[in-house]
Amino acid sequence: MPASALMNIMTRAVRKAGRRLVRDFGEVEQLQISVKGPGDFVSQADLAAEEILFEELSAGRHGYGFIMEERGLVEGSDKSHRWIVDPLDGTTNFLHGLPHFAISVGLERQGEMVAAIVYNPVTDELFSAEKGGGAFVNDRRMRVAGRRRIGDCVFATGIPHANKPGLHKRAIVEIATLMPQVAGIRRFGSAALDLAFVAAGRFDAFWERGLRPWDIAAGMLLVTEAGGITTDALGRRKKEFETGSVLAGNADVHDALRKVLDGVQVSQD
Ligand code: 2AM
Ligand code: CA
Repeated sequence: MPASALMNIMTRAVRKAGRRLVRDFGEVEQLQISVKGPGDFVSQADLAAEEILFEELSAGRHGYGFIMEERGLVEGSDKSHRWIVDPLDGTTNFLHGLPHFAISVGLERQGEMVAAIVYNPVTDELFSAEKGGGAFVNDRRMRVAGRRRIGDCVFATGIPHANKPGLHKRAIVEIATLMPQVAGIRRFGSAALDLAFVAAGRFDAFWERGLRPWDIAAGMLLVTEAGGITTDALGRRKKEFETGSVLAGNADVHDALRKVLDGVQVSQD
């Protein structure tokens, strides 16, 4: 990865928060057997990681604003820059001792994403991109996969919680529709890592609805810098990550998947 001053600041921040998450993840694995479970402990781990990111990023770039999963919006004196931060994406995995979660940090400049890191501290894989500079996993350049026929593809998705009944049902029907047409569908539980895996060519595409900016803002820049296309789930380009829905993949697969999703009818009962 090319070491710009900005990337150094972001990398230092996610690695420091990552060390804390890994330590707490070790504790969580111990807590599985208790009746109460590790729920409260995980909330504390999430907050502690967010605090580290807030401090490190604030010290590295004075006055930038934040939008963070736990703190929400933090106004900065510099109105043109904003960090978009998820300290723990894949919380359910973390809670269950599943080593598939990430820290996601993106930087917005005048409303445009310019830098992104998604970091899995367990595997020590650091996915990064700067606008116009390509995308990297650790020191290797990433490219989206080149498959064109959806029959050859492995897609990732997420299933919104049942407390969002419309989106939940739609996701199930979409999966049922696609399953016979593709090589495989995966539901790994971290939108940030799903997008990073699209950028790395591991998944051919990813779609999900009902997300928040911090789940997907950084991952979407990884995909575009790896040569892929990102839109919302309806194929619209503008301000995709604020709609909370995302569809990301290479150009051919993106279009083919969008057409299948467009054709899915969900009954209202
Ligand atoms: P989290 O682990 O930070 O909660 C899994 O489908 C994806 O959905 C994860 O990226 C997860 O992020 C996100 N997610 C889970 N609950 C959510 C909610 N209520 N609103 C938005 N995103 C959510
Ligand atoms: Ca998240």
